[in-house]
Amino acid sequence: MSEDQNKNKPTGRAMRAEQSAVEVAKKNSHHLRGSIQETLTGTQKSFGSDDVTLLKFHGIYQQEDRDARAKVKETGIEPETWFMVRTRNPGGRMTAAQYRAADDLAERVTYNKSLRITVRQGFQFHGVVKSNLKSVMAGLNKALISTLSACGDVSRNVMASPAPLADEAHQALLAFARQIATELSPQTKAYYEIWLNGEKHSDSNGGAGEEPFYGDQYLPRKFKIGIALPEDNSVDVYTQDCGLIAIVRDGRVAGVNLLAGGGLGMTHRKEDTFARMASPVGYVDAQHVVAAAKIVASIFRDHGNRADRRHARLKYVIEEWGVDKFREEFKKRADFELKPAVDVGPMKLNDYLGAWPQGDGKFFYGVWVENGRVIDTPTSRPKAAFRKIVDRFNCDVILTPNQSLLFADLSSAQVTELEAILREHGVKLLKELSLVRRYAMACPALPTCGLALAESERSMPDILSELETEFERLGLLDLPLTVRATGCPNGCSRPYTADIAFVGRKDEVYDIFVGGRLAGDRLAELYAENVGRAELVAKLRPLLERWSKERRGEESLGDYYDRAFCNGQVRTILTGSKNNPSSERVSSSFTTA
Ligand code: SRM
Ligand code: SF4
Repeated sequence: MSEDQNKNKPTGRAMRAEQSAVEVAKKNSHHLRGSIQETLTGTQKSFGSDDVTLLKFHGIYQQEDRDARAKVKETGIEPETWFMVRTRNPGGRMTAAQYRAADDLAERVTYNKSLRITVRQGFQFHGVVKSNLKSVMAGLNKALISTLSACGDVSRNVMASPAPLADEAHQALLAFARQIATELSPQTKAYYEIWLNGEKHSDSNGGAGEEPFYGDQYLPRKFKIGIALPEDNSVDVYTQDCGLIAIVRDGRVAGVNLLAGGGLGMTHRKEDTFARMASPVGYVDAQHVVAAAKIVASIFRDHGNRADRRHARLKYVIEEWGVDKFREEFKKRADFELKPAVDVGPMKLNDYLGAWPQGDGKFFYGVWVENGRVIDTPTSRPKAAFRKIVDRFNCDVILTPNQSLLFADLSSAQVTELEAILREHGVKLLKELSLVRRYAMACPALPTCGLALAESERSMPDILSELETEFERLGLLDLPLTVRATGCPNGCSRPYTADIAFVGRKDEVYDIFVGGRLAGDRLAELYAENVGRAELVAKLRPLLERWSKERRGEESLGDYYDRAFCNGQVRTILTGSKNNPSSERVSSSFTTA
């Protein structure tokens, strides 16, 4: 490149001065109104691109049936516009009445009569048509379920350890999640005007006063907060933009370790995009937890990249600045002390399946849901079973970060009855699940996700069956591990912290990642690229065989891989290092080992 060309090339700062089209759309939207109302009541089949952006803030994605799209040449029929509606439930909590409302809506408005539990403890309704959108939103609102800020450039659903334990620490965690969600909820009245009664509020002119925290342009992109306990990292705290690890002393949450800059989304062949584990920033006393989360969000608001959406996550600010500079910026904004982070030791994942005492004489019961899809099939009817359970016991329901579901406040007799209902409906109980399947997760991908390059949710059950056969042959079925799949590299089922992950590259072709673990505190690394669907298990076979022979005791696959092939050089959370694909090194270590 000549010097002149170099001069013409915009620098990072100059590029930041130009705002992306999404930023302009947000700014001109009068706080998320745009022309959504007009299109909703008009004859158009779908929304224009600016409104598609704005709809996300309302919890709605414009999609289409990609199976129908694939057949359009044969049939000549254009697929109908579909919408996905996502709820926001801090800590995954729902009352029985809310569950019933969601279940009824799913039956009435989704394309396949399903509820989809998300990895961030919300529900998704897929394949909603435009004419049903308003009634879905009204139905949810009537049940006091919100979709506002479930998506969009705002703080998303705040995750928290799902266990409904009666102790003070668990109660505090839920209270934090709710308070943070309230503090960071958009204030615009657009949601109520458009979806609930069509009435404009007197202060709804889109004036600056409408969004004191977010302003006209909201955040540069999505922002995610999750709260964990050292003994329960089901929220995958290191993958959050802002992670909080509760430090419990004498049964109470004394404070939290504050982490910042996690995120998993990346793009194939673009090495300037990468998954990153959040970095420890410090320790904050309990009374400042909500303020601390808000400060982290405010730093992202003020310093995140508003020109290039591929780099518009807090992780890129921290990579560019370094943690020390971030810490200094945090301190400038805080009127409380940021202390050194506390050592929490190794973390654990708890999926809370089966019956657990709550600590108040009652029990909660966790049920595994395949890929979070609550749907009835000829062989298993979880949707009918869950509805029967909720109707029978009128119990609260909690959506877990592992795409499963907990029923709360049960007596021991009710636990027995609940298990009978599950069996009657062909729903798998904990003892019927292999460990490979138990901890597995897959994102929705096809046919609804517009970004999917390959199947995920629909192919995962068969991939797991093949893995189960292999694990059985090698005597590995007793060793817990996480297997996750996504239809593209965006990382929705958090694949890059799993022992094994399949990441869609194109139709029937995946990259395989290996090296994460149940604790969720380490990034996996690229093990093999461009592997055909039919070859996935065969490609893993040499590694599985060596793990079966060379592992030390109960050493997990991720730990074994890390020790044997990465010299213990884990892509450690402390340095927040990048996930640099290195398939050559991996394959050469196999040939020489
Ligand atoms: Fe995600 C985009 C589904 C959790 C990273 N995600 C999408 C969209 C909305 C596709 C789109 O933009 O058109 C997917 C909708 C598919 C569908 O048909 O339902 C989608 N993401 C999901 C869910 C439903 C996966 C699941 O199996 O549950 C999860 C919804 C959570 C919720 O309730 O809010 C979901 N997405 C995640 C996570 C994991 C997490 O948050 O714990 C990640 C990785 C963490 C992170 O954010 O870095 C994640 N989703 C992405 C990205 C990449 C973002 C990036 O920084 O590059 C995209 C693409 C985008 O935003 O442009 C994306
Ligand atoms: Fe869609 Fe990709 Fe997310 Fe899967 S990982 S839901 S394919 S964006």
